Amino acid sequence: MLTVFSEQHALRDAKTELYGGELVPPFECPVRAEHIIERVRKVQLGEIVAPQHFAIDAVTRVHDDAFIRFLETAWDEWQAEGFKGEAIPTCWPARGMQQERIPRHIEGKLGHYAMAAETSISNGTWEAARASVDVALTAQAAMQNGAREAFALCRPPGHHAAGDMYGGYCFINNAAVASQAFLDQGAARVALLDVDFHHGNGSQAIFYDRDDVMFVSLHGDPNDAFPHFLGYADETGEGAGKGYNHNYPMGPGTSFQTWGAALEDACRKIADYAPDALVISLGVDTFENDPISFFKLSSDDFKRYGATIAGLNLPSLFIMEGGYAVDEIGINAVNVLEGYEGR
Ligand code: Q9C
Ligand code: ZN
Repeated sequence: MLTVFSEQHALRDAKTELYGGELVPPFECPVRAEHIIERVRKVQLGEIVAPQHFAIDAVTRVHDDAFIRFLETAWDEWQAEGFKGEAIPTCWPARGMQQERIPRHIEGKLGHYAMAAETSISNGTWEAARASVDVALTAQAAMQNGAREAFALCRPPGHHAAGDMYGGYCFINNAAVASQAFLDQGAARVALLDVDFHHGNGSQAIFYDRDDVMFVSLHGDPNDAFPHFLGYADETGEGAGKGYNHNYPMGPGTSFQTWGAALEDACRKIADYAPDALVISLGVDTFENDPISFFKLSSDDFKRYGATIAGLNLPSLFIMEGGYAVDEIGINAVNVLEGYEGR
């Protein structure tokens, strides 16, 4: 299958992540993408192309304009204040405070637009996020032009980013932008299957009141795992979207037996929905040795579930999300794609 990849991912190279009360080197780091593209080359998955550049309009179909302007200018505004470190929010519109007013000061804007504090905004973050969504849109365009499947090797990831929120290492929701692009180019229905370890809160929020994108997510139970405040099984959609959101939260130590059964149930729901395209938020942080997650999938399990996804027999766009066991990330991600191809 075709892979789309941009060297510009390396512009996202923050020095700090707030983790366990310390500022540590980020888990979401450039070497992740380097290991994945190396593996794509090694197994000769197929052609590798650089992205085309798309107008911002495709992005603002699912993101708020002012939020996108904020992402574009946040680093400069932060630097203009003379701060020494990277941009991290420290104050939020918590219960009983003003939710709608967007403060003028950069510290207020960070609190307004951030859903978590681990994700520092750094020099080059905007440029890398922009290249990442170009990767997703280029892969989507290739499918619109006839490719049956494609791999968008996006970095930074996207599924925690909502219409007007960033965090969880995500800035622009690549999978949501690509899903909307399929609809805008004629698809009637798109299924978005999220197999990253974490709940795709941003994707869920963007499509929660709509019936043209069905969101289906397998993830760590929010009682135990980030993003903590969304991803419960009783979140089933609202308004026109009622019945078009399906969450499969699973607890610490979940094995492939349990996870694979959830995937099969999820695939039945997708098949019943009969979408014109399938977008997969492909995180491999479900791996047994992932440093920040608690599922127990082995490298072979990734191949197995790739074949399950292929069983849907749908045009399939794979969008890279998380995965932090960097030594095995290439094998695990590409195993899904090889399993899909029946290799
Ligand atoms: N104790 C993605 O996989 N922090 N984002 C977790 C664990 C944030 C993950 C803390 C994890 C974000 C795209
Ligand atoms: Zn994740």
